[in-house]
Amino acid sequence: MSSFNFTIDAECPETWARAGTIQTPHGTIQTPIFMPVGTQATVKSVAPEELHAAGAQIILANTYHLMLRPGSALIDSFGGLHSFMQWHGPILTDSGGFQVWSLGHLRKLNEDGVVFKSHIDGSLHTLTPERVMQIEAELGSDIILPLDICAPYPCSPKEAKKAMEWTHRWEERALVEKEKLRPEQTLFGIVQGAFEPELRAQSAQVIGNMPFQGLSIGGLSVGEPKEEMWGMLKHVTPNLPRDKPRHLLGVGSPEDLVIGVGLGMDMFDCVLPTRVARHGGLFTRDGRVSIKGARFRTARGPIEEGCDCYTCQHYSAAYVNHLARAEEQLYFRLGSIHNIRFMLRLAGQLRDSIINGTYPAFRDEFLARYIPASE
Ligand code: PRF
Ligand code: ZN
Repeated sequence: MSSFNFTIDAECPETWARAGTIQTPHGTIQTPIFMPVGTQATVKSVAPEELHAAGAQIILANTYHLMLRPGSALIDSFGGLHSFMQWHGPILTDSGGFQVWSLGHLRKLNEDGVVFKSHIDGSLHTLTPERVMQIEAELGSDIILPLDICAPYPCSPKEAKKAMEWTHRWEERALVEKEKLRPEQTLFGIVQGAFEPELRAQSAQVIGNMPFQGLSIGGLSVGEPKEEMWGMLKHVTPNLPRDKPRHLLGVGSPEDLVIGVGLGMDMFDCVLPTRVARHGGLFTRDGRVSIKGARFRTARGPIEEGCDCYTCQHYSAAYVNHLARAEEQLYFRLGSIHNIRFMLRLAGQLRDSIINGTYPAFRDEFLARYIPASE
């Protein structure tokens, strides 16, 4: 039987924030949590031991990329993703739905599934709700997402409704395949509904009532203003069951984590922390700084005073500035480690504040100090 379990440790009386504990076959996750993204079975430039040292409790990988290269059968022959990539903590795999729309060249979408052209070599592939379950079974991840349709932004109410209805039917088909998963694997549902408040509420109720063990909220952070995303969550969270973990797909930045927790989200994933690090953007309590900036050229202290990450514990900001300017390989690793640790420390602080009953004050203080990046 599944060893998956979710318990709520504390709830904020003023907001929807809660602190919880998720048990998986590969370990325990304390929520709220940020999940570093390892699209191709690697969090770019960071080794599993370094992720672990940065406090990572679960990582995310992508069905779309891994089915194309190296292929799920090969990963299966190595005993699954955990042993293939040597990350022994929990892994969540996204279904590939979103990546087909954003990366692949879509050839045909109908109610059976999608046919797309690989972004790597142009070869044709078909994804159906059933095929995705089979691939994710081979990958051996702990938490599996079903195939869904992420409507574009903006889109007409009619288009939004059709994408949601197909997604709901695809998720029913995924549930039928559930027994083909490994017994220890867990299936989450995905809520869609684009930017239509009624559809969001309906999707939350429909998917929330299906026998999924957790709920991912999709279709957000697709180019809309932030206020619209938060507005949609206000129609989702009240319609979800309290006793299942809630995952906000593809979100986000430090400020998104702080706000999203208050709107009832438990799990977050995003490439942003590692992607901006590779371009020189590093997180601090005051906002994102560019490590390549002149003010770091001679800085003897760490990137951020008080940061407990490996990078800040060992190197001056001047050295990191030099590596970044010289585009040295070590920079990508040190910068990514700092940002991953920042996100995980923030998740831990949010959790502590919920348990201590100080989340609203923590949120307000964080947001008053942290200046968000303009992009
Ligand atoms: N669906 C899936 N993965 C996703 C999304 C989605 O809507 C998003 C949208 N933010 C990111 N990743 N399956
Ligand atoms: Zn640091």
